[in-house]
Amino acid sequence: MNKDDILLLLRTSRSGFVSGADLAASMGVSRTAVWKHIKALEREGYRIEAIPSKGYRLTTTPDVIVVSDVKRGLRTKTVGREIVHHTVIGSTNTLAMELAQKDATDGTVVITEIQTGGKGRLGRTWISPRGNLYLSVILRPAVPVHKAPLITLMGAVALAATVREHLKVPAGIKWPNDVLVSGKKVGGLLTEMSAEPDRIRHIVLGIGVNVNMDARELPPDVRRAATTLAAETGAPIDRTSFVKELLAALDNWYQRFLQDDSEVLKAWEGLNVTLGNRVTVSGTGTRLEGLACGVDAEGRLIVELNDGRRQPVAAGDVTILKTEGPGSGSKGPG
Ligand code: BT5
Repeated sequence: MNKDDILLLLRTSRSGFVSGADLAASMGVSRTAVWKHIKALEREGYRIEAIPSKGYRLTTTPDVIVVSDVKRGLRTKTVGREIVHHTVIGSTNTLAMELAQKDATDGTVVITEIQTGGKGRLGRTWISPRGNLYLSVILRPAVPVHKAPLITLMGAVALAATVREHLKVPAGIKWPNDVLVSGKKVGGLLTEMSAEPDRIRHIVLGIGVNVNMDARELPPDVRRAATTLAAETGAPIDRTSFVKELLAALDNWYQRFLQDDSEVLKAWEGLNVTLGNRVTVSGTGTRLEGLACGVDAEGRLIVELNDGRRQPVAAGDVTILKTEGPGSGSKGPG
C-alpha cells in the first residue's frame, strides 16, 4: 500500500468520506497503518478531515505531482516506465545515479517538488524552490560512449519542443543545455554518466524547468537572466499535463536518437539560438571568441576563430555577443 492508493480511494469516494475500516480492508493493512499514511499525507500539504462516524475526507490537495495522474494515458516505450516521486530531496540526478547503480529499469524517472542541493554544470547550483519541475531520467542506450553528449541535446530538443507545442511559447536552445525564452533561461539540463571505455553503463538526464515559481525566489543576479513558463504565458501552468507531454516528447526523441542520431542534431539546429552568432566560450579554463558555426556529430560546438581555424568545443558556457542570425528562438524544429 502507498499514499497514492489512499489518495485514489479518497478522491473516488462518492460521498467524499471513506471509513478507516474500509481503507484498512481495501489495502489489507491495520487502521493504525492507515492513520500513519494519513498523517504523512498531511505533512505533504493534503488536508484530510476526520469525522468519527464517517471516516476520512480529502478537503485540500496541494499542487504536487501525483504519479498515478502522470502515468494515466502515458504511452511511452521507455521513458517513465517507472516513476519515483519525492517531495524534497537533495538532487534528482544524485538519486537517479544511485538507483541506476542498483539496476533501476531503463527509463525510470525521478521527480521531486523541491531540491535542497540542485546541481548545475561545473559544480554550480540549480535553485529549486516549490512550483517548478525537477526530474531525472535513467537511460541505458546501447550506443558508443562518444555519442553520450547527444543525450543532452536530445533532452533540450524535447524540452524546447514541448514548451513550443504544448504552451505555444517560442523557446530556443542555447548550446549546450539552456532552454531560453526571449533570451532568458527557463530550463537547464545536466547529464551524468557511468561508463566503461567502450560501453555506457547508464546515463542520467536531469531537467530543471521554471514553471510556476515566484521569480523572487531567485537571487537578483540569477533572476535577471531567468524566466518561468507561467510568466511567459501569463497564467499558472498545469504541471501534471506539462510533465506528461515532456515525458512523451523525451521518449519520442530518445527512440529517434537510438535509430538515427542525425535527426536529433537536425532538430537541435532548427531550435538553436547559438549558431550564426559571434560568441565567447568560457568556463573550462580557456576562453575562445569566434563565430558559432555548427555542431559536429558528437554535439560539440564548432567555433570559427578570427584566424579562420575551426575549433570544436565539448563543454563550456556560451555568451552570445551579437545576434547575426534571423530571429532568436522563433524558428520551428527541423
Ligand atoms: C544547468 O546548469 O543549467 C543545469 C541545470 C540542471 C538542473 C536539473 S534539476 C533536475 C536535475 N537534478 C539536479 O540536481 N540537476 C538537474 P548550468 O548551465 O551550470 O546553469 C547553472 C546556472 O544557472 C547557475 O549558476 C545560475 O546562474 C543559474 N540558475 C540557477 N538556478 C536557476 C533557475 N532556477 N532558473 C534559471 N537560472 C538558474
